[in-house]
Amino acid sequence: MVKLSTVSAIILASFLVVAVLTPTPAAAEPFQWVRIGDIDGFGFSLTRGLVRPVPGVGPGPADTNDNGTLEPDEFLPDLNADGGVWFRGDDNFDNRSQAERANTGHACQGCQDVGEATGGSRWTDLALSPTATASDWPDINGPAMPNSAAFIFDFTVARGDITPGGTIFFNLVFGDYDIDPAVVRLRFANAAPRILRIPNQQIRGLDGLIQVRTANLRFDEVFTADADGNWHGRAVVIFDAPADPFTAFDYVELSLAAEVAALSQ
Ligand SMILES: [Ca+2]
Ligand SMILES: [Ca+2]
Ligand SMILES: [Ca+2]
Ligand SMILES: [Ca+2]
Repeated sequence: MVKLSTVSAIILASFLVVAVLTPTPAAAEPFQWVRIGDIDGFGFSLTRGLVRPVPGVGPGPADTNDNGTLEPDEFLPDLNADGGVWFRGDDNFDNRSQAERANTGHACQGCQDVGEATGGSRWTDLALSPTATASDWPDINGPAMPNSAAFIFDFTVARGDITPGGTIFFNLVFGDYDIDPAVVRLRFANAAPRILRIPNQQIRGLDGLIQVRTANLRFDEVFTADADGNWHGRAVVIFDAPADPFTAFDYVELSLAAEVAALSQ
């Protein structure tokens, strides 16, 4: 048996220490999505018995396809069953989780880091209504109108965990837009802002309608390379609806998948 010299032993020990102390890098996970709020049908966990407003397709369940989740093309519930969804009729709801109230109800699949500026979950799963009684209201002026929801994405994807140049899909799920005007304003770190138009539900004669606004964003609108060669994503989303006294949001996301994730859950 070869006896190790003292120097060799020290070098070997050093390698062992380094090997023990160096964390094994997590398996690189490709970027999939970053989301503010959650996909849970505005936080209504039990949809059986929730009725939709009457104007439009008439009386019936709010969860039209009875799959347990309120989704686009379905309806916010007429909670007091007076026929309509509005701010006067006790249709207010606050289904936010503790994390959502704390503005930390966001998640990412495939991010290296989600920045502290990311936020907006406090606007989700909540009826934005001037008659709301929530004490921790997301708007500094309280429930009085306007209640223009604001969301900030600030995150980093490691170089190699996303392929530059692809399309980034924007998905925003909201309910009961029926009083003009309203637009979705998008602002980026290094690209011109966008204004996304949304259809008033009255065009279809529907009250309480849940809609999804999608948009195809360019990679270079959302991402810029940081000093380390990683990709910094930045977008600010404002639902600018100064005159609508009742709206609600389920979630907003930036995703590589075009399909709204709720439909595959
Ligand atoms: Ca459904
Ligand atoms: Ca009602
Ligand atoms: Ca409304
Ligand atoms: Ca939600």
